[in-house]
Amino acid sequence: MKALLVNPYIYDVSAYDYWLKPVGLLYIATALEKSGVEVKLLDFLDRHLPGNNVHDGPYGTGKFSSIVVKSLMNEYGIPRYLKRYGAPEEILNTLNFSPDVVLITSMMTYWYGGVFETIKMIKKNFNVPVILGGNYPTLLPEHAKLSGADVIVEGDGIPKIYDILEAVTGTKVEHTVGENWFEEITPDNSLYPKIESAVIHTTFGCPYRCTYCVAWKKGFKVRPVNSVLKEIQELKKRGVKDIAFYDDALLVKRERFKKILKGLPNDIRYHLPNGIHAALLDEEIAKLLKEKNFHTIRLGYETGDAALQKKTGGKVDNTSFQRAVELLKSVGFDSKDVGAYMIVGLQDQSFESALEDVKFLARMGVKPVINEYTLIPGSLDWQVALNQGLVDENVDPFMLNNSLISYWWKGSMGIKKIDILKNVVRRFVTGKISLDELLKFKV
Ligand code: B12
Ligand code: SF4
Repeated sequence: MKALLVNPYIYDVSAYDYWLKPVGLLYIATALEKSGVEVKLLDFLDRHLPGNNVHDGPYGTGKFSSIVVKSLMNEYGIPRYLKRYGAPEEILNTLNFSPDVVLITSMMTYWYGGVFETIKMIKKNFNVPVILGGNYPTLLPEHAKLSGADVIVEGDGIPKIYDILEAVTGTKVEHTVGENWFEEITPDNSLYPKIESAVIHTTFGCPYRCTYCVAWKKGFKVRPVNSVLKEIQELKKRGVKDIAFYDDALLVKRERFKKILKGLPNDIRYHLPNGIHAALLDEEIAKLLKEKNFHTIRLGYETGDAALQKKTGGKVDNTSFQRAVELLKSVGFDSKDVGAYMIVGLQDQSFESALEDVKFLARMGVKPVINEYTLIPGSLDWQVALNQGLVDENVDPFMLNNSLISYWWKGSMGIKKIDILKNVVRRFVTGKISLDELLKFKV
């Protein structure tokens, strides 16, 4: 059997390749290959594909090519352009593969437009069943039925994939991987003919339960240390220069992570872009991060408002955050490497407290990194917003996009205030205003 695995286009007002890789799909590839299925990857977001690299950024990041789909002014009154990010469709003509089945992944629920378009294109080129999995059908299964896919898969796709393939193709597929897939297999990065940066997960899911997040819905799985180190050695052999750890809860198994750190080759650059838990950072880890060539470190700060910290899940408090920053500075990291994520637009978050957070981070010598809030279907916040009538169950998921929601959602401080915060942060991190000027900034 031949399976084409597709990472679809992104539909958004902005997108950047921050070590973006369809990790779930690469795991599925391995699970199928073990059963003798011939697999080919079509990653529309691979910047090594012809026509998809606009600009290389630092450490293996960069800009995708994009085309404007439409202006959002007439329909939504929002002064932004919706764009399609990824390689031009002509890439399909170069595939040289006739699949019996196509498997498509999905990441953000609000990127569903890219999923729909990709499925349409696939259907035009191949008359075979299309299976859709990933975050979008998991969080919005009813909506995903409109995608044009023949089968919608919710949740963990790996243990179910063999039965699904048998059902849609009529061919028997040996069940080689089950519930323990995360301990047993590694993602098949060799499907990329050229790969310079890669993504690693040493854990899967999260044991915390923050109200604005859904990562905890995946449970929590841990990979053996040896399997992680072996994967990194293989990536190194293939010429990978940058590796991003994208765990949701990397430091929860702290002693285990230390073993991983000690075994890392020194001649690769490592990155922690997915906000680590400040409260769990200790001195030994901070030293190892410096010793082992870590460059991008992001701490999850989210908000400095103690009441909000507690209400949203209590993963961090100001004292432990400050301690973590001091540890990182004491081993030689500075604001070039260390940033802290702040969520802006949470319900009950005031503009004044968010501005204080920006100043607090800057004063500590940490780069403030603003994440505009997105209300995620299926999160605890989502339920509260539904109960309070702040959102309609049938809202177009696209309108929940983190760059668009603040234009209309009554639950947040609103787009004008968010823009003021974004602007002042931009001016500070690009050196247009000094720390002193930032600290004096008032509205
Ligand atoms: C890495 C990551 C990113 C990275 C890069 C993504 C990448 N592709 O590498 C980056 C930095 C870009 C990112 C950004 C953001 N992210 Co993010 N991110 C993730 C994260 C942590 C990991 C995804 C992942 O690789 N998981 C590991 C793999 C193994 O799991 P998986 O892909 O889900 O695959 C499994 C199943 O889904 C299924 N499956 C997957 N594909 C397929 C296909 C088929 C055919 C089948 C059968 C099954 C199947 O089987 C797999 C095994 O179980 C998830 C959280 C999470 N734990 O999933 C959030 C997550 C996807 N992100 C989220 C959010 C909110 C964001 C931001 C908006 C945050 C913000 N406010 O700025 C931004 C988006 C900015 C933008 N507009 O671009 C939300 C998504 C919410 C939503 N509405 O969909 C998540 C779920 C986290 C959360 N907060 O709850 N993110
Ligand atoms: S925000 Fe972070 S700590 Fe909280 S549930 Fe999500 S992944 Fe876990």
